[in-house]
Amino acid sequence: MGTWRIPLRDRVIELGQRTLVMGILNVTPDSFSDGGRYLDPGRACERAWQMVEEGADIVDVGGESTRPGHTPVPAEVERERVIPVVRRLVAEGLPVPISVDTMKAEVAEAALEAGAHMLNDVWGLQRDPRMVRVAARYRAPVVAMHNQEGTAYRSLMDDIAAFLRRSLELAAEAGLGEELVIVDPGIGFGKTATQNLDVLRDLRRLTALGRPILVGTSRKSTIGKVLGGLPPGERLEGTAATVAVAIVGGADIVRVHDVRAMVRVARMTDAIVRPGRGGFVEVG
Ligand code: HH2
Repeated sequence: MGTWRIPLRDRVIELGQRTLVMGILNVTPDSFSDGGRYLDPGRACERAWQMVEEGADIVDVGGESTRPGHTPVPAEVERERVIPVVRRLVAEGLPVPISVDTMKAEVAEAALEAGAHMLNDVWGLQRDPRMVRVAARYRAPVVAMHNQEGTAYRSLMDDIAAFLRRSLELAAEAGLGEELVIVDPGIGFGKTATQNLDVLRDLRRLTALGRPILVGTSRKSTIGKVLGGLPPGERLEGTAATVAVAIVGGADIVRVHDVRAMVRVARMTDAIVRPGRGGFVEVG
């Protein structure tokens, strides 16, 4: 497992020493597991602070649901949802970096202008060509996630790796630099349940890209399917299993809803797979 230091405005995040937990804050009416709960900026900010208390290392704010069958929202609506929350969290001095989950350059730009630290693009810099330029201008780290229409692959892991390599090339060409990109295989995006399980099993192959890896499995439908149709609110244990397996496979950041529980899962898994780095010291 590698280690990386990624500069973010006024701070640096260290990756590879221990697994970082990114807490999900969906400021949307229709996200698949928490839609509508945090549309009010005040409630959204309270939830962000609660996630920090629970041990979140990064808070990821999103204003558009990406679940299958979601309603696309215009940039203006997305901006109106996300920017007041980012502004307020910055003003309140949230002690962890704020990431913004968007595939639209204009939302990304407004978020960075408002003080967000990094971007999370579920199209890996390959949907909106202006995205990489915005990131480069602000020197903002980006999570580049694999995505595609449909579930046809020549070779699942090779195709995902090729897509992510292209994201790294785009970052290099735009002057952002590969060293500001975190890669993500995109669990639940353009993949069947079986393919999602295959990606988790073979995740380690993506370490060949030489970049930190983020994995987002939290409460996703594959877990519901494997566990006989459990609804999102009952996918905690299934999520825990996927988080542990992702860390064993080389994940450096896990993106989750249930921060308190997954921080424990990450600490426990780190103590096994990152001996001497996970923070566990035996006494007596
Ligand atoms: N998954 C979702 C959204 N953004 N970003 C990254 N980098 N990786 C992911 O796996 C990922 C993501 C979907 O989950 P969620 O945010 O809970 O739901 P929704 O898209 O319905 O808001």
